[in-house]
Amino acid sequence: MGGRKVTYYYDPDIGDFYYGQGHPMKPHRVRLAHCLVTRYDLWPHMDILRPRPARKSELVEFHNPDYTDFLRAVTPANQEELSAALKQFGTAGDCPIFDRMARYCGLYAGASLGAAARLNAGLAEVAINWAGGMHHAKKAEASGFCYVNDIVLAILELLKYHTRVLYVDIDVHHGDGVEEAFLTSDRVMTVSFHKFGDNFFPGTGDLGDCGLAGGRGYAVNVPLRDGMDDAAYESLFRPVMTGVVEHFQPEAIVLQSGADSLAGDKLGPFNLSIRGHGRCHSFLRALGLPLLVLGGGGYKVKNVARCWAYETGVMLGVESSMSERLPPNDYYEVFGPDYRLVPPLEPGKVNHNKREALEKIRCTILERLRHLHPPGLAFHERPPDTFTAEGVVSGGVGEDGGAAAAAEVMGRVAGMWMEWKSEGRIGYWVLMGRGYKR
Ligand code: V1D
Ligand code: CA
Repeated sequence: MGGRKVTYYYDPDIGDFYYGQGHPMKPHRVRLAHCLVTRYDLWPHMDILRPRPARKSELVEFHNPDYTDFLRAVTPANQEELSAALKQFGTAGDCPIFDRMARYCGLYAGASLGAAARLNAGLAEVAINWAGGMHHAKKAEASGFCYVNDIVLAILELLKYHTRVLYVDIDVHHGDGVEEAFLTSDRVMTVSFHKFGDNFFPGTGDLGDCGLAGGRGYAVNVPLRDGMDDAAYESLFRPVMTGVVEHFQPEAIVLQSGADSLAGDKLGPFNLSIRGHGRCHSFLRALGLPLLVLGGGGYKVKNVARCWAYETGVMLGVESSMSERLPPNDYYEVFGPDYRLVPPLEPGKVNHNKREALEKIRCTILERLRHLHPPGLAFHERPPDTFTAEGVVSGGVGEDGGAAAAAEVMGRVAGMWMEWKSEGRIGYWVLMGRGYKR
């Protein structure tokens, strides 16, 4: 498949958010990934947009209004007074209250919503938001480092224009929040590959869990053991996804690309290389459907950054021209001792997934898929857009279209930082170019 029109969402403030000392989730990794994306000169090949933060009216499309009010109201200073709500909404331990937390959630959710709207409007064929992919958040509960479920919100947006949406989750953890949200739906198929067993978080996603009521058969779980390597992963990913696409016939795809399934991750026990991880991207990209690519977990920051930069290259179809040696960049020392795009794997790691076990998983899933029929929509009135794509109001170019297009062109010609703002509901966006450093 040749070049695809890619939009990439990034907010230069994202790397400043901080979950707290000792917490493994570091939004700084997104800044590191963006730094490599710019240093590899990927920016001229895509539209780079700054997200408008999601509003309450957009968050409550999935989340409980009381929960969104709580997320906005709670701060590190007042959290003791709100201790009952803190417990009720799951914000302790894994999900601490930190400074400007609501802004952080608004930004990553706004980017995923904007990306979905942009795909719906046909302005992009692929949209990327590395700050998103928060797959554990529930309707009224934070979970597993996730507060707002940007994935569910984005899928709901895609469903306004697409009859069937496929969700694929290659984070090492089970994508429980997304699965639960669409458990009874036959319009969203969720597929999660993850470590299962030994009380690994969140503990859900066994092979037999396949959806409920009208959604039975439309959830697919691929439970795996420690040490999954590239060959074993591909031996499942390809046939499972081929079967899913054949039987479900999706119109749009959302990929949660958690990088904690890479070898050497601080929380994940898999043994995938960046190339192996990126092969999932190549496979899905080649289907030629509208594709939303999101981040997720990933706790060895330097590997997360290289992985997502490489996968941005895959989406652009230029990965083979990205030099193996990392280009000079502001964080170069972080990438030692190898300073390579794809670091070598440590030898001798055992794959605890036996061939027969993988074969059983593959056969069970493929057999179940045979009984599936892609659902159609007999009669369907499209709900109104909640999030208008930047520069476009549904049905044509809107009030901001001219200014947006002008900024885009000027940014490319001049090769420099551009910012364009709007007072209207469409929000503001920025194109970032060469030499940008915060
Ligand atoms: F190691 C830690 C240090 C500080 C705070 C939390 C952790 C930690 C590590 N692993 N927390 C976990 C997991 N939580 C538990 C809890 C123990 N309780 C009974 C539950 O095992 C949570 C792991 C979350 C993984 C998030 C994710 O990678 O899937 C992700 N994807 O998108 C965003 C995040
Ligand atoms: Ca997963």
